[in-house]
Amino acid sequence: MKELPLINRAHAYGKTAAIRSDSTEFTYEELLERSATLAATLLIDANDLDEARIAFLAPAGFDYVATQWAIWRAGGVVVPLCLSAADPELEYTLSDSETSSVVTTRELSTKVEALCQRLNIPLLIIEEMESASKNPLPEVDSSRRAMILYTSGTTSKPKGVVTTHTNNQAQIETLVEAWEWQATDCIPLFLPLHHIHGIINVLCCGLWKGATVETFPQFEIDTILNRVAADAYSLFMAVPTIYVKLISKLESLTDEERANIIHGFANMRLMVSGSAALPASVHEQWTDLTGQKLLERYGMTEIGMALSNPFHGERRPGAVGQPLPKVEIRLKSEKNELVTAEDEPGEIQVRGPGVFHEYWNRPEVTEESFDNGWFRTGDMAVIETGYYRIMGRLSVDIIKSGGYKLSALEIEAVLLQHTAIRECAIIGLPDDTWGEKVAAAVVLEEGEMLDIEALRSWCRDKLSNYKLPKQLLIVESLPRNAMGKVTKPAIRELF
Ligand code: MCA
Ligand code: AMP
Repeated sequence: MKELPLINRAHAYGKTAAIRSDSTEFTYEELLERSATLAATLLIDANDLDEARIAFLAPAGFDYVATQWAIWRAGGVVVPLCLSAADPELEYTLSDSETSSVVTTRELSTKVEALCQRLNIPLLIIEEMESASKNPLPEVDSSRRAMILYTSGTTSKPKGVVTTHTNNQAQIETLVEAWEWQATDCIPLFLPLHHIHGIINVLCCGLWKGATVETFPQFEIDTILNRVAADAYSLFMAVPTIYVKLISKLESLTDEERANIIHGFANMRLMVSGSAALPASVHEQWTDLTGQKLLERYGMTEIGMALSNPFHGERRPGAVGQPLPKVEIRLKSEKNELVTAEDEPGEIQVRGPGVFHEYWNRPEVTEESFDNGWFRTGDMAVIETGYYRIMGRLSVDIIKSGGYKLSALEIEAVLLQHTAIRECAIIGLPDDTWGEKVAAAVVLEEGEMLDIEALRSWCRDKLSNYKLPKQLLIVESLPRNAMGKVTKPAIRELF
């Protein structure tokens, strides 16, 4: 039977360690075996899940990967859930994706139990999934839908980005080729597993090539640095905030402690930064500290990775390099003309097999986001002596904080439910650690009072931690232009 390439390749890696968590190793063989059992349990008596959406909430590790593979092998579409999501966010994801069942671990089941009951969605507990069925698994063609990831944009609610297996495979193959992934690679995985940085760039690329992925429930800096000091890794991929945190941690250590760890970083064959702009100063500080030249790349949920500094050759601070293999890039000016000259800014547009299939259930939005087959990223860039440099986003309502893409409109919609708030505007304020941090300017109702702590605790059961406002400014009125539209650059000046 023809299997999906990611699964099929795993047979050849047999007893190699695929996943290492808390010093327990799980081989490719174990992944194949467990995912087959989980797939059979998901199928029950059906022959094929036929692209049913199966959401799952699992910490990074063997259970996560076995579940992901099981859904794929049974013909379903994976909808990975955010571990730190608040209830309304989970409800939105499950409803919008029209999820037919949720899979989770016993430990995390309390987080989704009541919600699943309310929405009438069956909840399956991984530890209890033991099918005796020996029914053959379906043959799943790569052209079928594989994954839905929720991403914020210029709409208030996140949109489901649907990729097919072919899209995912193209994104993986592009990176495996460009960054010369090896079967001998070992990489730590501490990024959240509901976004492609963690899922595709780290997890799937590693498993595609037969490498070992060492998982952490989150960015546990001390544990990870101990493993770096033990020379455990050949590769490292992180968002700029993590490099900022690593620099400040390394600087706080004694010379001897630092030297031990730096040795582990210096020995890696590649360290990558992406998901947000890496300030040139951070790039340079990292090189000064470790001797490593970070490779900065640019990507997006809808397209996978698009631009990258070279594996061999100059890695230029402040730039994102050139198009990756299989990725076509063009710049379009404000006048909608193709930019061909250097030093002229334009919107990045992308074409290629890695570009997503559709926004789930939003045909008009999907249509609008393409310009004659080219995906419009909404990011501005310029080519300078052969390398692309990202200049920023077309929309002020998109904030990148700690590598997460946030919609100002989504946060505003939540804040407006607060009885003390009459009007509000959310902006991203520049921040050395987080890239941008979420800040709220609010107009209060007559006689009301509010401080940042009260606001944050009120928001906590409505928004994930990383979306909570970090700064609050109370204003008499929001600055508006002649058309009555709130002017966010003017609000930024107020902070
Ligand atoms: C947390 N804190 C923040 C933020 N997040 N403060 C300001 N801005 C934020 N965004 C505060 C908390 O309130 C808390 O403060 C303290 O920091 C620690 O919070 P915690 O959540 O524990 O932070 P952390 O574990 O250190 O997390 C930082 C992190 C995480 C590791 C950088 O944000 C992360 O994993 N980011 C990666 C996201 C990612 O993978 N994005 C890729 C999307 P207090 O202690 O006072 O309460 S994919 C993508 O972008 C495209 C496709 C691409 O190109 O890759
Ligand atoms: P996401 O919603 O997580 O897909 O975020 C994609 C966005 O992250 C892009 O549209 C860019 O705005 C931003 N991004 C990713 N990589 C970089 C980078 N190297 N430099 C600047 N911005 C980046």
